[in-house]
Amino acid sequence: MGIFDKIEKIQYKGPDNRDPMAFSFYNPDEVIMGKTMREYLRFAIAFWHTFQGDGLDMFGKPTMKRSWDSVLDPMTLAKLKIDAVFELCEKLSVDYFCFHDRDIAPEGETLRETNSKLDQVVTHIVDHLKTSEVGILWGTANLFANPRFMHGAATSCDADVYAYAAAQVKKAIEVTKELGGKNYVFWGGREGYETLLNTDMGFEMDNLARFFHMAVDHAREIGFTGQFLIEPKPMEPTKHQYDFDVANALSFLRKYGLEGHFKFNVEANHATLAGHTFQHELRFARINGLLGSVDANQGDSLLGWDTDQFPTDVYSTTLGMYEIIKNGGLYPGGLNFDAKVRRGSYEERDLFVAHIAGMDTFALGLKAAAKLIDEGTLERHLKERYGSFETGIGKDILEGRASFRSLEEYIIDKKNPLPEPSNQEYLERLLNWAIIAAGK
Ligand code: XLS
Ligand code: CA
Ligand code: CA
Repeated sequence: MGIFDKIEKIQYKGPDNRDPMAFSFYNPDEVIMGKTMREYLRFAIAFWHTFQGDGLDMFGKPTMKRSWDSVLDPMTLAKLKIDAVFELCEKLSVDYFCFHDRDIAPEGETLRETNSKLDQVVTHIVDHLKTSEVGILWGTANLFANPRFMHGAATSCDADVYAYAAAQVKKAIEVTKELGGKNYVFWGGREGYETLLNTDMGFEMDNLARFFHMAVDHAREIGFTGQFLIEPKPMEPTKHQYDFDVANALSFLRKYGLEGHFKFNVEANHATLAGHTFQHELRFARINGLLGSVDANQGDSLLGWDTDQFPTDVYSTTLGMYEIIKNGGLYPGGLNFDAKVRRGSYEERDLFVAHIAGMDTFALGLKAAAKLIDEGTLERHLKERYGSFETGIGKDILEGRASFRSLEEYIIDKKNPLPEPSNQEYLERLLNWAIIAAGK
C-alpha cells in the first residue's frame, strides 16, 4: 500500500492536454538538442516544503491535509515520509530529491543522539535506493532553525555554536556521500547580520571561509566527490546575508582561495530578491564557469519576500533554460523545486498538480529556448552587434595592440560615432514567437 494510492503514474498527453494531473510538455524521453528532457531538466523534489510544510504562516495555523497526519511517533513518521517521497518521485517521473538533515529525521538531546536517529532514517533510504531509480540530487544541513543558530552558524559570535555547526555539516556531508548524493549545498541560513553595531563583519567572514576550507578538507578526507554548491540569497532571515548574490559570493570565494571547490546553486526567487532577474544570476554564474544547479521556483514581484512559489512563468523558464542549454546542461546539478504549495492548496492532490505545473513550465521553457537557439536570430544579432570588434581598431583592442595613445590617435578627428540600434522590442517579440511555437 502506498501513501498516494488514489493517484496513478502521471502521463504525458501532449500540448493539447488540459488535465491538471497530466503533462502537456514534459515528455521525459523526448530528445531536445541532443539530450532527453530528463537529462536536461534533472528535476528534484524539495523534501522540506513537500513533506514538512504544513501551511502555517505568521497569521494562521497549519492548513495542509496529509495522509500521515494521524501518525504521532516521530521515527515512524520520518520513515513513512521517506516512503512517500520515493512514491511521489516515481509517480511524477522525477529522478531526484533534496533534503536538509533535520527534514528527514528528528533532533535528540545531544548531537550524538540526533546523529543516531538520522542514521536510522538513512538506512531506510538506503533500502529504497536498492530498488528505486530515484536518487539524491543534494543534501544540506539545517543551520538556521534551532535557537542555537540565532546569531548564525559558521558566522556565530559563539565558538561552541561554530563547533556544533561544523560537526553537523561533517555528518551531513557523510550522509550525502552514503546516499550517493550528486552535490552538497551550503545556503547561508543565518550567516549575515541584523545590525553592524554588534557585528565584526571581517571576523565573521574570515570564520566563514575557515569553515568552508574545513568542509573541503573533510570531503577530500572521506572521498566525497560530489559538487559543493553555494546558494546565494540577499536577505531573509537576516537583514543582510553574506552570500548576497552570485557576484558577491564569487568575490568571497576568490578572496579566500576557495574558487575551484564550489559552484553556485542559483535560486530564482533569491535572484529577484537581490534585484536581479533569474536569467541574470544564471548568466553571471555561467560566464564564470560556475553554474552548478538551480532552485526552480518563483517569487511574486509585488511581495518583497521569499514566497517560494512553483514556477509557472514561461518567459522566465525560457530565458533560464536558454542559459542552461548554453551551459551544456547542469550535470551533476539539476532543477530542484524549492517551492511550496500555497496555503489554500491544502489537498494532497495539490502536491501533484503543483509539481506537474512546474515541470511542464520548465519543459516548455526548454522547448522554447531550443527553438530560439536553433533558429539562430539571437546569436546572429549578437554577432552583428559586436561586429566592429572583428576587424580594424576593434580587432587591435581584442588582440592587445591598442593603448590609450593609439586609440586617441585613431578617433580624435573622426565624427561622433553612432552605434547600431538595439532592436530590443523586436527581440522580445522573437521570444514570444518561440514560446508560441514551442507550445504547439
Ligand atoms: C531558503 C533556501 C533553502 C535552501 C536550502 O531560503 O532556499 O531552502 O535551498 O537550505
Ligand atoms: Ca533554495
Ligand atoms: Ca527560497
